Amino acid sequence: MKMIFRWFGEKFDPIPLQYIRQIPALDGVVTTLMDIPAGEVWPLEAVQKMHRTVTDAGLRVEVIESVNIHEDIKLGAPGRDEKIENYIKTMKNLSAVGVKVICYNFMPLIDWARSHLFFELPDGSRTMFFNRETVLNSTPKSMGERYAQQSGGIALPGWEPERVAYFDQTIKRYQEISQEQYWENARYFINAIIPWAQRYDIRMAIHPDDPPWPLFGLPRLINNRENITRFLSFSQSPYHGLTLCTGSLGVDPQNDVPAIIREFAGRIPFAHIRNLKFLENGDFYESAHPSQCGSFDMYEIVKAFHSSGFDGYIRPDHGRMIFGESGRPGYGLYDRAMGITYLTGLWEALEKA
Ligand SMILES: [Mn+2]
Repeated sequence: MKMIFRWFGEKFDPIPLQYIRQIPALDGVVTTLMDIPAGEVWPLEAVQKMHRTVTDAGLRVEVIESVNIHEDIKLGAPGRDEKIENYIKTMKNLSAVGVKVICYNFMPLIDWARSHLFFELPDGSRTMFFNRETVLNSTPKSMGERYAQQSGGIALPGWEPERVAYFDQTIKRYQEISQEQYWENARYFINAIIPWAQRYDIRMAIHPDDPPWPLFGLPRLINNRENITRFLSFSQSPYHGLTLCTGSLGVDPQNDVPAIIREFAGRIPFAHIRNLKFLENGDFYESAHPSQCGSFDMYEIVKAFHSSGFDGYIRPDHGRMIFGESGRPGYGLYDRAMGITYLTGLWEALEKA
């Protein structure tokens, strides 16, 4: 198991790599090139520069999150082949610097949804909150505008202003395709890229839909055991895999997350581990990592990875904003750093038991 930390790049992340390096038991970062629009090739020089920046700071970078998929690919629109070719070129350039895993998602239009980015808890910490009523009474566009307001102008992954500007147009295009057509579009993409993933030795790891139920009438793919099975059946290659995100799958109480981890163990190169706290009405907020702070049994989750012989990458997922920190919602330094020491402690105890 290798523990890594999400970092958005020098221009986009207020946390310096020098601080990240001081987190105990950390192997490296998982990063991205935020300023390259979906559908374009990540130039080799930019990839090499990113790699140099991270390694010069004494850290490794073997996982990328995300290489976003252009809407034309997801919609099966004309032009998708060219965008898939660009995607494969990006994979090649990433393999040149030793990247081993690409986390991506196939969510239509919106990558994730919350009602509040900085919801204040009784202890004064601030965290992301999902109030179902607020989200259901929103449109993707109004959510984008609310995020822009709440985040104080920080560009959020998946909610870049240039994407939000086209939300109304894009959502109409999605309403014209069926859930089954959406599956076919995903299959088309997977069939095209997996042979190249194998060749470049990069494991593709799809991220589950967040939240795991349909929003705004948009299709959903990766939200439960059955659909994960269906998606992974597109190719039996180990290079066709899953990012196991406990916080995304776990939002649906029907999902037995430890059982899903055990079932798909050989196909999981990357894990996002976090806890969340359900309220009585089913709303939830993202809590600190320890079991006692939220609704998940984190020991059972980590044990499921450990007992399956997991040797991939783990990152703590979202954390709260604490100690007066401000920054990217869900991606402060302190709470995630504590998440790492907690998860590492659980792992060590399992190793030695
Ligand atoms: Mn996640």
